Amino acid sequence: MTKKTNYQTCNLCEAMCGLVIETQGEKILSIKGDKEDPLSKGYICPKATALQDIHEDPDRLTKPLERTKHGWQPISWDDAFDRVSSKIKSIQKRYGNDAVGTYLGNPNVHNMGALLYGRHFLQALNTKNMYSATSVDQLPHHLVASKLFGHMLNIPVPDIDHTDYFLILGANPVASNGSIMSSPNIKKRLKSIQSRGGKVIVIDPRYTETAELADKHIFIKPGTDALLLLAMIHVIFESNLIDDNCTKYLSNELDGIQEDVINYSPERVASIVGIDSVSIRRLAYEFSEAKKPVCYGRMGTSVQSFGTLSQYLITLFNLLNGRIDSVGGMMFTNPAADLLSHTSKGHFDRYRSRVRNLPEFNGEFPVSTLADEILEPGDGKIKAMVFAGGNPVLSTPNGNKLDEALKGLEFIVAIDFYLNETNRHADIILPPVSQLEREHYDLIFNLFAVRNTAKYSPALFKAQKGTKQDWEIYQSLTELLQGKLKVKDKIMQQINRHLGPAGQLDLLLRTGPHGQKLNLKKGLTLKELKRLPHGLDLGALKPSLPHALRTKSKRIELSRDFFMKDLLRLEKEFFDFSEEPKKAERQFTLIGRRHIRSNNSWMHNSHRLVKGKPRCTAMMNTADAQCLSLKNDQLIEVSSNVGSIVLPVEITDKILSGVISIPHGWGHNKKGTRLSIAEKNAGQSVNALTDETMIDKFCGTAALNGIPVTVKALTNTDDIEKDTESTQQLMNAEA
Ligand SMILES: Nc1nc2c(c(=O)[nH]1)N[C@H]1C(S)=C(S)[C@@H](COP(=O)(O)OP(=O)(O)OC[C@H]3O[C@@H](n4cnc5c(=O)[nH]c(N)nc54)[C@H](O)[C@@H]3O)O[C@H]1N2
Ligand SMILES: Nc1nc2c(c(=O)[nH]1)N[C@H]1C(S)=C(S)[C@@H](COP(=O)(O)OP(=O)(O)OC[C@H]3O[C@@H](n4cnc5c(=O)[nH]c(N)nc54)[C@H](O)[C@@H]3O)O[C@H]1N2
Ligand code: SF4
Ligand SMILES: [Mo]
Repeated sequence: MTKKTNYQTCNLCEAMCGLVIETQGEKILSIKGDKEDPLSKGYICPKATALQDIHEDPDRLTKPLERTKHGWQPISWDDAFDRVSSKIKSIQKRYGNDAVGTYLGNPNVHNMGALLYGRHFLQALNTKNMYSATSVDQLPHHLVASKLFGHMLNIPVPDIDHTDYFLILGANPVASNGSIMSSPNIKKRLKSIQSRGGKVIVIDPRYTETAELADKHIFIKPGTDALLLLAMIHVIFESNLIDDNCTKYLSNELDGIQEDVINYSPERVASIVGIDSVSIRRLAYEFSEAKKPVCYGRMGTSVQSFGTLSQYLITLFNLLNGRIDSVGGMMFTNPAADLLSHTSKGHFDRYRSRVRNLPEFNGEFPVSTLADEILEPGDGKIKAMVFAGGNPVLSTPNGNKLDEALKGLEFIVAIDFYLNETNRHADIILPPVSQLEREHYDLIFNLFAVRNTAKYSPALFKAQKGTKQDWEIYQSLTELLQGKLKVKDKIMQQINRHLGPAGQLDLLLRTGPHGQKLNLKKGLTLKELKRLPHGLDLGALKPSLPHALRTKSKRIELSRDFFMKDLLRLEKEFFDFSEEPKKAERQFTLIGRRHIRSNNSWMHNSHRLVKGKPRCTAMMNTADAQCLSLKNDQLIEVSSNVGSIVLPVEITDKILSGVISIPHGWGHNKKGTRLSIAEKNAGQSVNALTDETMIDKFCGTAALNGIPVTVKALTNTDDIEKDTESTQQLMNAEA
């Protein structure tokens, strides 16, 4: 059989690396980086090769499964679809539409078909009980973008290739490869800043892999970024450093902002933040003195108690320094497939969740309250769940509560090719094809890429007979749920089925900003793109205001009252000492951690990625470990309000004293999964510790960073007994 060279895009994380995959028939010979890819230029990370492992994994499901008395049994697609749709219909008929809940996990946004067709399915379900990974992730960014820039996806990204002062708060792109900043080969990009004479500054409670490359790293106490940012803005006002042009696109003046920050002098916040006032002032001065600075914050600043306020203040800090829509600052992208014109701008707090009265965002409730909605009796209680490409038992706060709650449901269907910790509760599993058996165009992450490019990858392998893609699963279920339709709607339904993701992509490209104007004869189409196997370079990010704004006023709407009202809560949290003192046993603050060889909860079934020293450890500062007389690798018990886990300690100077860091996505020790390699490297789920009631109260995003925990050293019970015996003997002898 002849060898074939295929050009692809990796869709495992946000970086969209170009791949060259050598195949021979159905066999993969090698996976390498594509040097001609205009965005990634040959870079790949170790996860790219895992695409092969997933595809060839004997644990990966390829046929629908039904739970029976005799365990999981294969079932035909038609029967599976019929069972799922009739169950859903009967539950909705009996208890109302909201009795069916949905949870969409992160891989959906890396999947063109799921993105384009999942929404029809959700419309057909017509339930208020929608949840997704958004509320354990980027929700604050959406909220800020929807208010200030007029669309929840209109989030500017750091122009990393042109900045000369990159201030990073709570992100570790060297491990994550960048988030809401698709930037493959981040190390090279960071080093280029330095070789241009610029600086990289990292503010993080851990001396991370990104900090190691930076010019300066500053430790911060978890959850205090909002105070630091307020103080930096305070300095900008105090020293009259506001950029003259910053109000150019504002719908209103900066009125009120100065009063908002007046109380937050560096001196007042320093001890709480853990950064001295001189350093805070220096940060603000250095930023404003740099030619092309940019401030960027991700998980560590978004997924914490003041995530929304922090994201707002980051945007405000950039804005006051004239760094929104300036080369090297925060820039808007110009993607070839313009999703913004075809999707909801995002709405907030139109209605509230039943049990905890939490606000919806764009039709979704915070996932922190999913278990409550399943457990709490009464009208509107969830009776059935649809899980698609997610694993909330491991990925959402107090995952064990959800795990228990799922046992009481009438029906669960999962769209997933792995039988994971969540899906093990399902009645039916509908497995889509693997990443390598479907075509790909990155609809979402081109919106957030540090360079405008466009690339279409055909499916590497033809999907095997009798398998289905995510979009086909959604389309079939949608059709069954919709039942009889009016002629007009029936025609739309058939058009959707006929077009498929590629047809829809073609329409998006033709109607997109490069569709007619580009120098490619008739403008960009899918056909044109298919002629460019390495992708099309559409150039660096360019200033694009006011055109890029989607607000009604076509101006940036500062929305000061809306966001700054959270200062009251901030003040109470950090400065109101009249409240009851915080619990005395609070010893440590828990934060998260990502590793280049892992991807949330689901890449642990690849031997190549999990081999070596266990990575699910609790990092702890050397001085703290000494206080507790801990040795490296010793088992410790970490406990929070909601649970305890036992795992090895990793003693290091690379973390702030008082903070411990545990990665998420582990804990593959639950019975009934089908993940043979992951089970052998199970680790522990940090989300057995995160508390579902700890949220950013502003919008309901989970606070997964900044959780109070206690730590207990564990010794072998025999050792403990021996210790007591010998002490007793010694005491007797002395007596
Ligand atoms: N403590 C703590 N918890 C966290 C985080 C943290 O930093 N700390 N991070 C949070 C973040 S940012 C995120 S995004 C979430 C992620 O959490 P989730 O989105 O809930 O979980 P994943 O691990 O991404 O889900 C992976 C599942 O999707 C399936 N899958 C993969 N590809 C496909 C596909 O193409 N189609 C379908 N149908 N299924 C597919 C896999 O088989 C796997 O079972 O975790 C969150 N949880
Ligand atoms: N290898 C790998 N890559 C991934 C993923 C993965 O699981 N593995 N997941 C993907 C997903 S879904 C996402 S959302 C992105 C996330 O991308 P990033 O946000 O870059 O990833 P994290 O490693 O979670 O970085 C968060 C940083 O915040 C720090 N931190 C914690 N609390 C605080 C705080 O209160 N203040 C400050 N200033 N810092 C704090 C942590 O120490 C950590 O270094 O990564 C994506 N890429
Ligand atoms: S960084 Fe790694 S996982 Fe992410 S797209 Fe590139 S190769 Fe894939
Ligand atoms: Mo995420």
